[in-house]
Amino acid sequence: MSGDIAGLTAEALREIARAEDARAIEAIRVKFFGKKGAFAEAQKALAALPPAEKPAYGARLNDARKQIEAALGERAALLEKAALSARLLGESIDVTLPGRDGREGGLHPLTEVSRQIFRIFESMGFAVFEGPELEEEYYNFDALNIPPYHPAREEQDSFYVGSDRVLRTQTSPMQIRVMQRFQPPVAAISPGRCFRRDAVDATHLHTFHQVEGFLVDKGVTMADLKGVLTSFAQRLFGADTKIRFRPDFFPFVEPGAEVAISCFACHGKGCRTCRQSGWIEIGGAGMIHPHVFTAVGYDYETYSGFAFGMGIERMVMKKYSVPDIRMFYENDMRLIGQFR
Ligand code: FA5
Repeated sequence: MSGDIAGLTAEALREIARAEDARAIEAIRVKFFGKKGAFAEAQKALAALPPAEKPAYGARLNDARKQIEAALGERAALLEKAALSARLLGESIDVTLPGRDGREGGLHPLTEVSRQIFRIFESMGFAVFEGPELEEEYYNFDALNIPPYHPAREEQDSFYVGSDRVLRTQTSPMQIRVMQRFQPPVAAISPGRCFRRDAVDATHLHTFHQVEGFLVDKGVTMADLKGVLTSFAQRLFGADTKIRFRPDFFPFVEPGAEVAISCFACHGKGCRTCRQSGWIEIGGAGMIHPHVFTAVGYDYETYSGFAFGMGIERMVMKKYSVPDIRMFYENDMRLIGQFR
């Protein structure tokens, strides 16, 4: 009988060692420890033994059971571990593979050129101020020498909010706000969004950006204005850029001028970009009107100053030959992606 137990144990251990997966382990467990298994048979044999032999046989049977159960447990754990490593190996991720969407981001052309504009003026000593988009009528018009009956109010068709506030039609009100805060000498630029009830087309938006600039000190002349704008234009558009002033009217400057730059596409010869004129208009400028100085409490006998206001979208259009101003706001990556 004892030989049977040894043989049974050896057979079980052999089968366990050969088991390749959890199902095989379970089959061995059933074969040896199931209701009709080898150990159930051995148990029956135990019952039939003479009483004197039972304890020793029972003890050996127990030892054999423990040994086989331990071997089953060990093998099951080993197989589980191997299965896990095989699965992990199959599922492994190559972290060195390039990402699926590796496109590089970039600044919007308006942001990019605005930053260039700020850097140029800052390097010339102009401070940057930002002001409210919802502006008091007083700052947008009255203080800028545009009284209520003035036709210039009609020219810049405005969005009114309530009876005395307006979405600013220009950045010029920032001249007033900054001059009220600081005594001369003062040199500042003020970029920002402006709003007009203009019909939208290839060169007009209802919401667009301007950059205002002005400088007040003793003895400032139109030559200073021309020098600053020439230097600005040459740095933004190219060293051979020329500036042209033509008389124009803005109530808050006297004299006033329309500012144009020589076409950077054809260098003044005439082409599609400049509509054959050789010149591209970028904004308005002039010497600050005495009425404006009076409104902010500056003495116009002592001080003089210049001011200018330019459209940012229009400058970017010209710089990059963008044919339609609406393209800046369509967020078409085919356009925006070119400026990275
Ligand atoms: C003005 O707004 C004056 N405040 C400029 C100024 C400042 C003159 C200081 C003198 C001294 P104007 O209305 O021309 O001027 O507008 C200036 C620029 O803003 C235009 O040359 C154009 O580039 C841009 N602009 C005007 N309206 C629009 C619009 N609807 N869409 C896009 N850009 C516009």
